[in-house]
Amino acid sequence: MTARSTSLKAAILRGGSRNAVTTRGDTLSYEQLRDQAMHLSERLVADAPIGLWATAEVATVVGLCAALIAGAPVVPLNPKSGPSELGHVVTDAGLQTILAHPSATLPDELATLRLVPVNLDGDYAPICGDVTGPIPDGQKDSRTALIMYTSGTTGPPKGVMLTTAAIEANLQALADRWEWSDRDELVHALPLFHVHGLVLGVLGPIYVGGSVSLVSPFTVEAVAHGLANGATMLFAVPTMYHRIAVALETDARLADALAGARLLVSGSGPLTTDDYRRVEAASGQRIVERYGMTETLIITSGDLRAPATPGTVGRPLAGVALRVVDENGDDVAADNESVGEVLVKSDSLFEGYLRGGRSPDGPLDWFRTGDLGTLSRDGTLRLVGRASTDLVKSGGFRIGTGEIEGVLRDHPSVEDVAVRGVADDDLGERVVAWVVRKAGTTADSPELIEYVSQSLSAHKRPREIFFVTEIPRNAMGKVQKQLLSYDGQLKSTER
Ligand code: MCA
Ligand code: AMP
Repeated sequence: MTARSTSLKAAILRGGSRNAVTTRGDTLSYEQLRDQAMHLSERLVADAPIGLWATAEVATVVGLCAALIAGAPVVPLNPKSGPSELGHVVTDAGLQTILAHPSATLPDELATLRLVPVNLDGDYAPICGDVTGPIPDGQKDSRTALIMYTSGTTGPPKGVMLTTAAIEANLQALADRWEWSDRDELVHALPLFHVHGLVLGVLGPIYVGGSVSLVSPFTVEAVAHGLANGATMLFAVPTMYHRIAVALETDARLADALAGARLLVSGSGPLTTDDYRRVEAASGQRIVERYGMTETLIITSGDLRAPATPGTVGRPLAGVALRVVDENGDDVAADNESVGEVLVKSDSLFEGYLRGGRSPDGPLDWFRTGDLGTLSRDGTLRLVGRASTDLVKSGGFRIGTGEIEGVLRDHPSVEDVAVRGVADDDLGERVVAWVVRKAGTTADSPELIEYVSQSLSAHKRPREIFFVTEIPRNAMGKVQKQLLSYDGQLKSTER
């Protein structure tokens, strides 16, 4: 029996003794989640976005749920953001309040914000009576629930506004596709400041009345331990499956743990067919691939009961319409070969970016994903790449090259710079920078890499730097990234 709710708020407030969230140190039942989130929500006002210090712990879940009950938009903050990235988000979102565990060490960029501590030790009186207002269960809640910061091709990250109704529609569609129920326990080692980890990984289990076990930081052992001890599902990015595939070569207990799972899901980046096959061969489990974007939430997923087709990301979810179009905007043939850009219309589409604009926008309100793919006759999507070289997917993180170039350009030794992604067995792509040094300067790779990770999130740092005499540009001055040579000869020694 599933115990789905029609609203996220009702799901948060469902109560009961079942575990909602566990971490290595804490366990929170649905009853405790309801009581703590309700009491915390009384300290929040809904008129402005609220920052959430998104460490992988119970306090983050309670803070998120409290803000959702209060109706305040939540801005999850990466605890490993560098100062310039964090400062940008604080200013851009107009944050005045931050939710964090009282023991969190918050950086200077948050010093002027009002701290609302998520105190898990409070001995709260149980909540009685009807607590689901003001949106009656069954009605769409079109208030902004989340503002998720994500990279664009140029400039600093943009705030993607998502309504509660969009999230509910997506979770409902996923629950149907994956037969996801209150009997499921999810092993979760993802960061909590992106859609994958926060919407699917935290709100998903709560929506269906199941539980989530937060085991971050990701290690193969932590995931295996979770699956061997009652968890039924794993959500992970391809880098994690790659590391699992490597470990399976020598770890029979890992194969047993995976074999016992009900559902393994991969998303956020392309899973290689090689890693798919290695996991399948060792454990007998198929991996269900699903495709999404911060702006659209999840668009497609494989079916549990249809034959698996590695290398494809399945068919659209309920409530999602999808087209693959050529450069004239015409639908390509559904022959599994003709490549075009993926366009989406969906009940789960974002409202817009916080500071305006919904670019790139397609005709007639179709959202242009920038992803390239093919369609088969039965509507199965296969992704083949992205239209732009200015977005890199590394370890499942979306990274805009313009943001990294902007930081490196500020370094006193850097005359010119270009950044792009390079194929990487582990990360899918890794960030690589080509740098022209100013005459007479000597900054080396470690210094420049450290410079980026001091300013931005650690995952945005280049893994390699090539020092070159010139960055290739066309007559209009646009960098020709395809001409950036990657032959290993110009490479500095550090990685
Ligand atoms: C090393 N480190 C450094 C440096 N060198 N830190 C700062 N400066 C340096 N110079 C540290 C890092 O901080 C990190 O520390 C550790 O070294 C390892 O770093 P790294 O190699 O970057 O990470 P990793 O261990 O290889 O991480 C792999 C990962 C990670 C666990 C797979 O990439 C990950 O969590 N990916 C998930 C991305 C995701 O959730 N994307 C969803 C967005 P420490 O270990 O302390 O951190 S996509 C989405 O939401 C849509 C809707 C979708 O489709 O899903
Ligand atoms: P983000 O906005 O960080 O969620 O990144 C969204 C992008 O991740 C998409 O536009 C795709 O390029 C990529 N992506 C997500 N899921 C998949 C998948 N299953 N296979 C390939 N790429 C994916």
